[in-house]
Amino acid sequence: MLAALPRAPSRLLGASRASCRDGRRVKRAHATSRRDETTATSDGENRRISPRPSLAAIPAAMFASAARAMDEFVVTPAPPGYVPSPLDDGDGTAQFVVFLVCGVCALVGMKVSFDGEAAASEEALDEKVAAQVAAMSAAETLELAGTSASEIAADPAKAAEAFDAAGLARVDAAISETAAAELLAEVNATLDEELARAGDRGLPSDAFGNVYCKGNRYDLKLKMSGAAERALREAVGNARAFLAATAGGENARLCEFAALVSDPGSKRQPVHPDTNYRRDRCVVTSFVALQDVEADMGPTVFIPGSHVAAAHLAFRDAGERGGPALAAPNRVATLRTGDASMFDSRLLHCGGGNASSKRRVLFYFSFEVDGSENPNSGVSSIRDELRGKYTLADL
Ligand SMILES: O=C(O)CCC(=O)C(=O)O
Repeated sequence: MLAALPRAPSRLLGASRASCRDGRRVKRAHATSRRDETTATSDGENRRISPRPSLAAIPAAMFASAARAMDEFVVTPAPPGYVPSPLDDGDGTAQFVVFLVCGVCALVGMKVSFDGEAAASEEALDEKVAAQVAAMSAAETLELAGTSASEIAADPAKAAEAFDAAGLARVDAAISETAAAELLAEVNATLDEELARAGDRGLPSDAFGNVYCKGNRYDLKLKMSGAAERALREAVGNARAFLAATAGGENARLCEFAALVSDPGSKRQPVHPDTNYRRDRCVVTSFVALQDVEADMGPTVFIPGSHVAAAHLAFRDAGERGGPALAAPNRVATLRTGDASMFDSRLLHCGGGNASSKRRVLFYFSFEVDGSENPNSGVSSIRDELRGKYTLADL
């Protein structure tokens, strides 16, 4: 799922403005007229060049037209009596070879540079996670305690008040075991299909959202049909009053609808909020377990109360690597099948590393608080055809 986006460094913005200025500088009036398709021979005559269907002629022609274009930009008067030598087949072949060698070198250089950057950023992320784990090691860590969906339904205002303070709640039996099993089978089958469709190319954004620590972690956008739709309607039905109380009423809009899949070996994510700090809540997210989530399967770790300004400031001031925000008590969402953790998207949290031999799948959906400004509304994990289409009242 989408984590809070970092702001573009002003250095980069400055650079792009500078290149705009450069662009203006190169605009010059064309000073020469277009030449006709002739070339001079050694005896001084001008002959028309006939197009030749040989391979060598292709780069030669490209080179010649590039040269013409340059001539139109750079006004260099020819010395008196100067006669350019004609292009021959050998010139074309040599230019083609140079062109090919340069192209291959550029591609290899780009690949080496991209690989290097990816490895460096993965290393930096590993270092950050290690620092966070160390900073959290002395903190109180408990299982996230739950309340049943029926208890919450009996007093949603009380549950909403507790949610205001902690930014977090656990709702037991948000969906039935049958609904969870059906959706799990659907997610597994759809993931296989989508990975086969993607092949060696990158994962297509129509079906996959962005997620921290990819590799053996996927954020699969769901279709509004079959088991996914049934599970959503069931969860919303069971927690409707709570969701309405925390997301500003029945006009709250569905803004995420996906499944998080974390396979054995997936790494712990860095602690992060899904939305950068803002005064008011804008999104409420629910993670529903589609199988039991045991301690070694990398349950989500939440820091209750960290959705407020003081926690975000402390987190930022410590370079997201330590300080009071990470030293605060945390809660681990080991869940039974069908249970849900529900949280304010400003809350600090992370997916754990999956050290087990089992796949962990969370079905998730989020509602945008009615009247709020969700900075991620255009890019959050939901299929394009569903974006902005459903309110709580529709489900
Ligand atoms: O995998 C999880 O439990 C949480 C995932 C998460 O927080 C994220 O991908 O932003």
